[in-house]
Amino acid sequence: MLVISNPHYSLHAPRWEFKLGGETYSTKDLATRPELIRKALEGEGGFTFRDAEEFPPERIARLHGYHDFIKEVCAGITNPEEEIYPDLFPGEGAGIVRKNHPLWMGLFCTDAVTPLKKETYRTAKGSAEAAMTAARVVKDREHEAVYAMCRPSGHHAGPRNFGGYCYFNNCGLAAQVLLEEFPRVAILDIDFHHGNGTQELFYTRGDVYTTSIHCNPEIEYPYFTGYADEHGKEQGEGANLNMPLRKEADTAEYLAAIDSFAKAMEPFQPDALVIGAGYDTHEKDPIGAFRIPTGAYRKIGERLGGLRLPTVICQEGGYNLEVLGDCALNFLASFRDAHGRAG
Ligand code: OKP
Ligand code: ZN
Repeated sequence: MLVISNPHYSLHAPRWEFKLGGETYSTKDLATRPELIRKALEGEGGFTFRDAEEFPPERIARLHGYHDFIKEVCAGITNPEEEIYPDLFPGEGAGIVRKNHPLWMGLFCTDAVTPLKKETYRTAKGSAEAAMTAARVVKDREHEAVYAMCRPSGHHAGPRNFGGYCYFNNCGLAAQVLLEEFPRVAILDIDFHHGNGTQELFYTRGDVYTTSIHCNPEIEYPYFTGYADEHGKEQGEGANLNMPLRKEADTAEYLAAIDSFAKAMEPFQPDALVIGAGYDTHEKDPIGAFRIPTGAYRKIGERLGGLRLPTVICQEGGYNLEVLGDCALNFLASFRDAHGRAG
């Protein structure tokens, strides 16, 4: 299986910590995550690696209204150690002035764990380019299934906002590239958290069918969306499916959700698939709460590979550094074997 890397993946490495009541919070998206995955895949031998190609920034700007904000704010930072966080979140309001200036960051960024640093734009663009390169390769029928080893993740980045460690929506950008060749694209998000950005990007569109299996948002990030009654609207009516699971969901419940995805997708008849693969569903993930052991990713990969669709797999979360590589290897190798033509 072909793996596309973001050559800049480690340049964005926030060091900020937040201390509250004796607890220290820090980012879980450590810059070493892709190299742990790479090591596990290299160990198996059935994977080849290629760097991402460059794409024009307009591709990103077309989906994300704040593209220029990130680009310009990052370009204005001189000290590579500096981390910019939002200071004020305006919420809803009329007539809000937009400025590509650090103090306006709360207008575009939803939280306090997704900072901008000098190299954030380059890193996030490289991640998006890894996804778009993978999609380009699948679109050109060079390979049937390609894995984009994205970092940072993308699924919380939407048309208006970025957050949740995500800047640009890698899966959404991959889908846009696939649409140049395939009329209907399905996106399945199997990260522990709801893919709110992906949902919002395509909520009123009928050409991209968005689905997400995640923890009940009533108790987990991103709280405000990810409920089962969000079906899409206008042209996108019926083209969004959320499958929230209880905290502590086990492998059987998870596989049942994967099967409902496959069934729900049938009438849509997708020509290609994008998978946002997060391994924070693992039983020992420091953020996630599901009960999925390392070996179960083989079953998940097998079911999704068995759909035998042209597929782009984009890396999302997964924060237990001890198991991350093995989870990815289990998922990708079994996907490849079940698919049969992944290459
Ligand atoms: C990104 B992804 C931890 C708070 C973390 C942000 C979660 C972002 C998840 N105390 N909040 O893996 O979907
Ligand atoms: Zn997640």
